Amino acid sequence: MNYKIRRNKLYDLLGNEGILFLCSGFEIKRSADDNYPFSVNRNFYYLTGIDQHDSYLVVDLKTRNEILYVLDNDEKLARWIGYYYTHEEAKKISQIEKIASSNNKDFYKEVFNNKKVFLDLEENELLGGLNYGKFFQKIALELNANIIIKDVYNDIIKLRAKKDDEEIKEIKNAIEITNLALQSVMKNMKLFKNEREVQAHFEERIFSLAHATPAFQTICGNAKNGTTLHYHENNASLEKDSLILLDLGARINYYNADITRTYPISGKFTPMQKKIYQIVLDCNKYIRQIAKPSMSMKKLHEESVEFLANACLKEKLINNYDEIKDVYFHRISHHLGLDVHDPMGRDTILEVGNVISNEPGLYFSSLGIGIRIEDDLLITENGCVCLSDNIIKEIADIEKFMSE
Ligand SMILES: [Mn+2]
Repeated sequence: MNYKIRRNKLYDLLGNEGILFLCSGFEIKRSADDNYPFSVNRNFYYLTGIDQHDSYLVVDLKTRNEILYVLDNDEKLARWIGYYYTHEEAKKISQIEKIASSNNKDFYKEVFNNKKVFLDLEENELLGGLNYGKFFQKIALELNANIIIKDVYNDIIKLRAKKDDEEIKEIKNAIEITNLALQSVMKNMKLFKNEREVQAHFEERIFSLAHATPAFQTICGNAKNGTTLHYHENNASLEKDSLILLDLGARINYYNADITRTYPISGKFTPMQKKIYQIVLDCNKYIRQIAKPSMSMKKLHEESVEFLANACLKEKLINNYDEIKDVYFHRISHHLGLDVHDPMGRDTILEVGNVISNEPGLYFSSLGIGIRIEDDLLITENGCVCLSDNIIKEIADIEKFMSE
C-alpha cells in the first residue's frame, strides 16, 4: 500500500497550517488482566499501515514534517507479549522517515502547545463515552486553553470512500477466499446437523486457506432464523427441507468481504422457496444493472423497494404495496472497505471507486423463509462491476453444485 500518497492527499485537503495528531488506539481492558483483542483505529491504519496500540502520527502541515511515535521494545516484556515493531520496521511499513518513542508522552505537550491542531473526532464512542479524538481534545484543552481544534474525520472518510487498486485487490482476495469456503460448505451441507457446524466449517476453511478471520460475526440461520437480520445464535438444528441463510465474509489485512448466500439444506429448492428466491435474485441483478456514479444510495434503495414490492404483488406474496415493509425492512446497500460497514453513510452519492454491498432480501417468518443475496459492487465509470460474480447464485447452478 502506498501510505505516503494517501497522507499527501489528506494534507492537500487540510491546507498548510497547524499540526495533525492521530492515534492508533489503546488496549482496552475486558476483565482483570484480560484485554479485548486490539482493533486498530481504521483511519490511522489507512494512513500508516501501522497495526499496533499506542502509535501516533504527528505532522506539521506547514513543512509536512512527519513523525511516527511507536512503543519501545523491552526485552523482559517481550518475553511475555512478544516484540513491538522496531523503528526500522515501522519506517518500512509506514514510509515515514522519522520514528520516535511513544513510551514517554511528553510529546503531547509539545503538540498541543500549537495554535491549531487537527484531531479525528469520529462519533463512535469508545473508552466509556469518549473516543480517541475527544480523549485527546480534553487533554489538549487542559494543556492549552486557547488551542483551535479542527476535526479531520470527514476528510479521511472522504479519501477512504474511493478505493485504490491495491485496496480493490485486497477486497477481491477476501471475496475469493469467502467463495472457496462457501463452496466447501455447499459440498458438505449433508453432513451438518446444526447451524454451528456450518459456521465452524466456514471459519475453519477461511483460516486454513488464508489465515483469514471472520469479517464480522458469521450469520448462519436456517428456516425461520433466516428471517432475523442479525441472527447470531447459530445453534439450531438444521431442518432438512429448509433454507439456510449465510451472511459472512473473510477479513484479510483488515479488508473485508461481505457476502450473503441462501442455500437449500437438502440441495433442492421447494417450489415456494424457488419463487421467492428468484424474486430476490432478480432484484440483486437489477440493482447491479442500475448502480452507477452520481446515483444516490437512497435512490438505489428506493429502486430495490419498488422492484421487490411489484414482484411480490405479482406473485401474490403480499396483498398491497405497503406490505413490502413487513418483508423487506433493511437498506439495499452500505459502503465496504476497512470496515464492513465503512462509515460513509448510507445516503451518499455514488462515485467511481466506491465499493458497496448489494443485498436485497425477503423475509416471510410465517413461511419460515428468509432469503438474502448479497454481492459486493465496485462503482466504475460506466456503472459497476460485481466483485463477487464468481460466487454462484442461480438456482440451477446451486442445485447442480450441491448434487455433484
Ligand atoms: Mn452487508
